Amino acid sequence: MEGLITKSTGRYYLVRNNDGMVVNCTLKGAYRLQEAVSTNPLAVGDRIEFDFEENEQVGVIKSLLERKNYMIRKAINLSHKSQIIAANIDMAYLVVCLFNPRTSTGFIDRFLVTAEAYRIPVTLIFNKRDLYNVEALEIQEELMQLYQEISYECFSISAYNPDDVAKIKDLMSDRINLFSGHSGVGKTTLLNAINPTLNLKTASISKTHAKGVHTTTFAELFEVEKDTFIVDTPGIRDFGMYDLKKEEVSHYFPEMLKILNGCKFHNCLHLNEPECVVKAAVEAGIISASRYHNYLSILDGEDIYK
Ligand SMILES: Nc1nc2c(ncn2[C@@H]2O[C@H](COP(=O)(O)OP(=O)(O)O)[C@@H](O)[C@H]2O)c(=O)[nH]1
Ligand SMILES: [Mg+2]
Ligand SMILES: [Zn+2]
Repeated sequence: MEGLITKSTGRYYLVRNNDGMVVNCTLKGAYRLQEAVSTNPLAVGDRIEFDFEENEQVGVIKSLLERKNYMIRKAINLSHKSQIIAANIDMAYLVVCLFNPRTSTGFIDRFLVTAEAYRIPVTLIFNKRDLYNVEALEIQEELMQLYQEISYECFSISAYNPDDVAKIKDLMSDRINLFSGHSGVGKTTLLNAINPTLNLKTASISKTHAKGVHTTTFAELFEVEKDTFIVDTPGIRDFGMYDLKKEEVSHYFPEMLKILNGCKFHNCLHLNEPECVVKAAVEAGIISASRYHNYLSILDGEDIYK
């Protein structure tokens, strides 16, 4: 039987089969040993095959189906090993605000780079529209245009507006969805409006970890409605920055990736190298100054969580 892992405690996995039945599953010992690079061989979002053995109550996981993507973070206590947080994320929603609290483009671009590196598509949700006057809405419109032009879908919403909430709910349908963004931007408000019965835990999992509670350090999938899930809720720190080589960073800026084959040097960093098409595109206003600025600060290795 095929199933989807919705929760993991390290030893047991809650697996939801295609009929919506939830089964407690274990892993075979041999399977566990195979995996050396991560502390957990399977994570929420993984699609697996399982069988019932011996008694009918508990399933045994036989195999992992191919992942389309996954997020990791470095395991804090076990050097060289990383923890898989979640797999097969169909869409990451980055919730942002113009103010109250303000989300900087630096923060947005770092998130986008990380998501590109994980091969997770991103939709930007500009929340708290109801707070903005005409000028603020104009600024927001410019930002949305900037990101739409480089292929990220953008929505301007208020979590208090039922039509807006319905629109986001529609987008999420039949997918595994992840919500991220600064504290205070309205993630919980939006998700509770989407499904008031969710009763989401709002503290990030790393906070739980810091308190020394061992059972809930793994992410969890919540079913918003049939076949529609959200990952609860890797804080932005858990959406850890990939270890990127400097030469790779521009590959995760789609507007740079499109043209960078034209640079004279294959490992061009687009700084001051001769015949750099990226730098030329910035100077011509084809690539946005803010995107290039944030590209430079990522190259510099500035703290991604500011
Ligand atoms: N005006 C306005 N306030 C909002 C909106 N969405 C959330 N808030 C408020 O912003 C604050 C933070 O929201 P919360 O959902 O806790 O943010 P989270 O930290 O991202 O989960 C709360 O006081 C919400 O009531 C919105 O669309 N408009
Ligand atoms: Mg919250
Ligand atoms: Zn270049």
